[in-house]
Amino acid sequence: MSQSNTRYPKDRFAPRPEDHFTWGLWTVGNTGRDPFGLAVREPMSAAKIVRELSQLGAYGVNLHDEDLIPFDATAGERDRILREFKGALSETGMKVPMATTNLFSQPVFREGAFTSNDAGVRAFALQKTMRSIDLGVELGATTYVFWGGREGVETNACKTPQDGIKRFREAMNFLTSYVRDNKYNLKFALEAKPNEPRGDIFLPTTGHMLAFIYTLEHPEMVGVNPEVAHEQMPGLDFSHAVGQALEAGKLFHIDLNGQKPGRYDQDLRFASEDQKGAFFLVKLLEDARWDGMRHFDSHAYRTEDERGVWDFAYASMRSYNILKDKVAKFHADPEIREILRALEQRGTTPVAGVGPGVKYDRALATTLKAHAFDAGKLGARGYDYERLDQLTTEVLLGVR
Ligand code: DIG
Ligand code: MN
Ligand code: MN
Repeated sequence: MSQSNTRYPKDRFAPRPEDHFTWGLWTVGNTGRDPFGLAVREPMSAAKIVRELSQLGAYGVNLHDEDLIPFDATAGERDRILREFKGALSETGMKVPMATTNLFSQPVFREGAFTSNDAGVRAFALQKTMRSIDLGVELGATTYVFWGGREGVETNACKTPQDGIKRFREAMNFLTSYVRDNKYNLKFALEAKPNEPRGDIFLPTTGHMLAFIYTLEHPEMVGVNPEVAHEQMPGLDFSHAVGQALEAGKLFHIDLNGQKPGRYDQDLRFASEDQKGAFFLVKLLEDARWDGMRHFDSHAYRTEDERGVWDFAYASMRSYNILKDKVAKFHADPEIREILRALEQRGTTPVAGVGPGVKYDRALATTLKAHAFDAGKLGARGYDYERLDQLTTEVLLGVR
């Protein structure tokens, strides 16, 4: 790539390894093929991707087994590919924090993998995943993502939702036991998506995944990997999914990208569409001092050549850093601080003994039931949110 710095300025928004930006090999390696068109870009080797991303300031790469080792690779080819990949990693210092299994491309998974109606397919999916976990651990991964792209149905006549959920649970219990048996330092992150490529995918949102995790034998090993586009496809607020996961201590990984509402999974450049949503997401992660990888699961427009791919990658990371700066401006803005201070006081001043962290006791319940509220007065006062949101918008538009 070796572009001049004018194209990728090394200013205060430039990505640096300490920002912990990571990329799936399949993202910048996306050749632009889609259901209606052939590839428009040449495939790139994993080693090339590592070197180019390192030059842009990324921290690491992530991979599905087949992003690195082709499904039909011979043992010799596998060794050569691994040797070259590890060479690029040690040459650049790039890491591999996350790995995952491709349980969606091969025809064998046409009817699902862990939830297939064919016991042989379910057995093969377990085998493929154990081998892929071994590879991920060998490369240094400490997080393992499960995205059940084929775990769903087009017709509910073929299996019940209980069948799907029970089989997925069996697989998670089997594989968490495999990790424990091998004493791997590895946590699982479940990634939800409502549909595509299946007509409906089981456990369609992060909320469904959070409920499912508590039914597992080792829930402490399992968290979530929410993806922006996947929560926005059904019209949900992504930062709410992330906030619930954070609050539950289950945000083990994240897939950052962009999405237009009501469309197929676009996996667009981060913050290229919903800048306000991206701002509140970055604010959530930074205010929580979340220490996870800022991972991108996105790809360049099909219109782009290789240079456009690196433009896309650099811009994704740069936009995250620009939004981090906007979060700092939000917190430093005197008018915003004043509104939030007044809200904080209004929200924490106990009334009739009820304040933050209220806990039941009989005396309190008695007092509260007897308290004379003036609901009219209580409801008359506004909350200043129009001004607060306008001030936030002006921070985002760069005039504050
Ligand atoms: C798609 O959003 C999925 C797959 O790319 C992969 O399994 C996972 C990793 O982040 N995201
Ligand atoms: Mn996606
Ligand atoms: Mn994803």
